[in-house]
Amino acid sequence: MDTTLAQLQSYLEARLGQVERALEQYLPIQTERPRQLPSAMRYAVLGGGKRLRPILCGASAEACGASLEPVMPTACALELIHAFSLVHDDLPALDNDTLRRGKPTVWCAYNEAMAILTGDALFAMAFELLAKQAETTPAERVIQVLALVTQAVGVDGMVGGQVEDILSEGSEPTPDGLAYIHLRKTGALIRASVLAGAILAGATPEQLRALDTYSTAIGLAFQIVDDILNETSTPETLGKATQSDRNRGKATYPRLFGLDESWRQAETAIREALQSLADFDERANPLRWLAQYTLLRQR
Ligand code: GRG
Repeated sequence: MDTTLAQLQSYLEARLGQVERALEQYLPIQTERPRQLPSAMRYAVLGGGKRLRPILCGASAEACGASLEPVMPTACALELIHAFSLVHDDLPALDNDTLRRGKPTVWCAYNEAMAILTGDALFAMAFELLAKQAETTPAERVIQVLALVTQAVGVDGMVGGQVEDILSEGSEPTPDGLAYIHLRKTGALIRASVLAGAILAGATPEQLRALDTYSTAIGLAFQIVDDILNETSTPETLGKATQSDRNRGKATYPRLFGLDESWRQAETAIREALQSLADFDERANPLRWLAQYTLLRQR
């Protein structure tokens, strides 16, 4: 096997194990009351998912001289926000999806009311974990991360991107409109994950600027590949519905540019991401592997 691929695989396996263990410990255990909610939260989060956002947060901390374990509360908070967005995104009022990470979506396994409340509880818990980071990290860094993450999920981040995505259904996509959606709906949280790890590790302003370029580029490439896989993969491989974007008339890269040109644009973004790491030493290698993984992933 190609060395980079082998290194990436063993890196991902090790980090995935660390993140799974932490999530397992942080999430509430089901007791008598409230009924269902802790078990629905665990169902939504555990047992699936690539954990890309926490792994990026840890890899970025590594590139700046720290490591994943000291930033774990923040890394897991980012995964909880991601899981929350998936639970709500799958609801009948949004994408109306029944399959996620190879199992029934939360609203199908429980019901709509419980899925809404599970998302709400995961979102609240994410902020509990972001605050917990202050137990081991200087408070001014934690507050910087808090501001970054709230911006990434709010009106000019994930929610804004999602709103544009929904409102664009059925209309002819434009390159500008599509970039707006992708950079916010998916890119903003990926960017925040990379920058959060760096801020907590005490990165310099130059390092943060470089990682801003890196994370914006991989966030865009990640969503372009997501669009491509939605078009070309199968539910068995992807663990969620395929062809759904096309069926809903969603604005996607393949629809606007075709598959070949979409791949080219994703590759260009990854080249830019790799170039932005030029001044980092070998401790940024995991970030370099993760950039390449964006293009290699099958799910
Ligand atoms: C306020 C956080 C917040 C959200 C509410 C529902 C919503 C607004 C936004 C939805 C955003 C969304 C679902 C974007 C799609 C992102 C995406 C590409 C998801 C797939 O991510 P992967 O491949 O999934 O990392 P796994 O399962 O591996 O974690």
